Amino acid sequence: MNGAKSLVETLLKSGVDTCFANPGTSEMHFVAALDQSPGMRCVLGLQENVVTGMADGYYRIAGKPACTLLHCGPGLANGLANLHNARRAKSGIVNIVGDQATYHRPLDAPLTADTDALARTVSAWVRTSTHAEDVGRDAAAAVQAARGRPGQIATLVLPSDASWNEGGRVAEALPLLPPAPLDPRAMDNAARVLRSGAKVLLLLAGQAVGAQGQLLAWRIAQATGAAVMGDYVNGHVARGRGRLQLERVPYVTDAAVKALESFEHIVLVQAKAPVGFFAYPDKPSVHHSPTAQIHTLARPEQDAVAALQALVDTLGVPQAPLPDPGPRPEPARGAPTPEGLAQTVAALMPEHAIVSDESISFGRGFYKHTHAAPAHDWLHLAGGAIGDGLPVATGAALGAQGQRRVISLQADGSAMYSLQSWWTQARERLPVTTVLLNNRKYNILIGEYGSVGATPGPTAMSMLDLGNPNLDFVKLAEGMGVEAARATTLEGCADLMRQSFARPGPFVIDLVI
Ligand SMILES: Cc1ncc(C[n+]2csc(CCOP(=O)(O)OP(=O)(O)O)c2C)c(N)n1
Repeated sequence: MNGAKSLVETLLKSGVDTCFANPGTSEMHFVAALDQSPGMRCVLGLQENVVTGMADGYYRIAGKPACTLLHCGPGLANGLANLHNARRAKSGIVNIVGDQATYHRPLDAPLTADTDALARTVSAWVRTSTHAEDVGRDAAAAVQAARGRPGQIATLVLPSDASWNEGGRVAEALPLLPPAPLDPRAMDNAARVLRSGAKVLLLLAGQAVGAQGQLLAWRIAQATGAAVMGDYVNGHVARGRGRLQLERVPYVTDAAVKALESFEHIVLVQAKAPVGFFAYPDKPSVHHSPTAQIHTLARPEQDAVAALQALVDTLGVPQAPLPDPGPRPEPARGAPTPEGLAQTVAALMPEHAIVSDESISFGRGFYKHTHAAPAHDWLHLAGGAIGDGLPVATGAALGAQGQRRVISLQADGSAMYSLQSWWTQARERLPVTTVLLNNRKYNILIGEYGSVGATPGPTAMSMLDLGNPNLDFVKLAEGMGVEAARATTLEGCADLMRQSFARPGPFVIDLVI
């Protein structure tokens, strides 16, 4: 058996059965091995940032890692922005990078690059397998690292001779690593703060914004008078009916400072103390009150649900039903507004839908109007590097085995970074409905000009204008095999949503906003 076959067999043994790939010459033996070892679903992405973003979306829904297959340092470099987003979302990915043969590397051929150095910027674990005999062992270790708590990126660099040489050995799956132990002092401290009568915020992120974490946090809040909020961005939030009407710490500095100013204590549950995405002249970088005390109940490498349960037990908190979100909204009518679109999505989304949210400026208020939608999962752009909404939607659909409708709320400028995702959606016949929020500009950056105190002239404004020439998203989608139509009103958008939800396969609604 060659190294490549031992790699595929080991991945399958370790539970990795989906591979997002954009291969080159150095990965040919891996690709050939896929034919010999049935069981690995292989999905082609037409640019590496689509590949890595799909792997991120897959993990967020499947709850287990897929592998990627990337070509040399430059292929990895193309995929780095979405690996960055995946790292922020705490997604586990077995990131496989084929590379120059060990004896060819010193010759400095054109595609030779410092692959390890590129990998280290986003990976918690990096290893190069230089011998076919080691590939299976290293692959099992990579899966174990990727499945850590929280999930993380494990990059396995595979020189082509390690793939094609004989001597490959299939390795057994390694056990899952347990979460880091809880700290009883952190528990006692949080209980003391919550009993003190002071103004306390429980700030949730990561595992804590899942359904179980929300319920426990709500019980604590009900019994102690604390408030509950979620981080502005999270990899995966459980939302809709049967879940807490969790609000996010706002994005805009002034709004975030206002939302947080009254809290004397903030108890972090896998969250970080809130800071701005950016610094702005004369505004604070840290958004909570300067006198607030910050306490950590659970770090990302600990079990947040167990920590919240322990706190519930310590405080002797009774059961508390989640508040009712009220009636499901009706679809809105008229010119598209953020509130109207959110209501329409909430009115029409099927049960257990998945929302991939790269709506940027249009979608900041979507939460408020979607609490009464059926239970669904909401995936954010976790690392701020635009261009992951469409790949994450694609990977999420695959993570759900095509059984759940994905609604991709997608700003136009960000869509253009990884538009090739639509081709993969068409090829794999995935149930993804993209609502393309077409404002023909980098709208958020117009606001950012003001916030940083710059005065934009015509050249500056033209850098934010996507209307010269206009992008025709209907044609772009159709050109990649995805059906599409344009809507200029919310009722038009609702009609197209209904049609698309009733049919298998992808659909793009070009919503002119
Ligand atoms: C990888 C990366 N490149 C550039 C940026 C800077 N950036 C942030 S938002 C944005 C424009 C977003 O425009 P669009 O997706 O159309 O959303 P809108 O602002 O119109 O809501 C840009 C270029 C970024 N965040 N990440």
